[in-house]
Amino acid sequence: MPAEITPAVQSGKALGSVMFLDGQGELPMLKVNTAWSTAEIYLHGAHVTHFKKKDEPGLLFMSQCSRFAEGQPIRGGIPVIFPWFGPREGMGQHGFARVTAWELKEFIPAADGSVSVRLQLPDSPEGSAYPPFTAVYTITVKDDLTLRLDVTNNSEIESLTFENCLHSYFEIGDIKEVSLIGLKGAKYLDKVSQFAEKTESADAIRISSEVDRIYLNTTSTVEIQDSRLGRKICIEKHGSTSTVIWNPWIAKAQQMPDFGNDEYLRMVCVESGNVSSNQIILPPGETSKLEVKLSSESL
Ligand code: TA6
Repeated sequence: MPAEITPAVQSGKALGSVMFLDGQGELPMLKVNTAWSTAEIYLHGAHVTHFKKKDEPGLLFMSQCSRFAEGQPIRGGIPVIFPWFGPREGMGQHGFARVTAWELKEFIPAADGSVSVRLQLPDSPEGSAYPPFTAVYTITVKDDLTLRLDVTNNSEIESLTFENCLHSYFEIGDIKEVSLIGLKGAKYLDKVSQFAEKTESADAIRISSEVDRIYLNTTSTVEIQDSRLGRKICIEKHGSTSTVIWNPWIAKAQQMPDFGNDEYLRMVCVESGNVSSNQIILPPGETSKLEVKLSSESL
């Protein structure tokens, strides 16, 4: 039976509420309700799978074929990629954080009506290959969605070298009617051309084939302009110098067992982090702060 925690109303503003229940695959999930929006967060991977403002379509794409199982990544929402991005010899792609059950540390229904949920990555055998660190992920739900991944190097002598990325999947009306704004002039590695180094020349990026690009040394906000759904999504970031854009298109979509063959039409990934040559080398005792704010408005 789900347990709902609904604090009393304070100062006339309805406070947000948090419900604990078994989600898909009977994985523990938090359902957050605020005056503006709803969100769903799985402890598995500290994975936000849903965020929807009351008067809009959901912001995040979730595959109908996603797995919800221990050791398996969830396909869609916002995978937390840490401590490496991409393939790693003999280990899972995109690090172990997204397939680990995070610990719920606290949730805070604030007086402004927002709800914050704080999760911590537990120690693990994979983590013990690194200098001692603490990874804390804070999700704040309001009329927008703010995500913050803080990684602290607890070593007194060693630097902590890692990549991080919030690998956000966005729900769109039709990939052929979407423009991505904000990356003109940025250099990128084109993964569909053997990581060739290129420079973005388009004011508005359009997608009509597989796109898999790592933009480097960019702190820009990216906008997704979706003419089919009549909305603009803003991906604002702090503490991030890399942005990844991905759409698998037809062939790759057919190769992914946890992704529907035609789902490429309704999603685009705009990912915010520090990857490749932008990896983080964190001195002893320091904390890296990656923050991403997702908001939307009518076009
Ligand atoms: O961020 C883009 C990317 O690195 C693509 O190359 C593709 O592999 C995607 O991530 C999804 O990776 P996953 O391991 O979740 O299937």
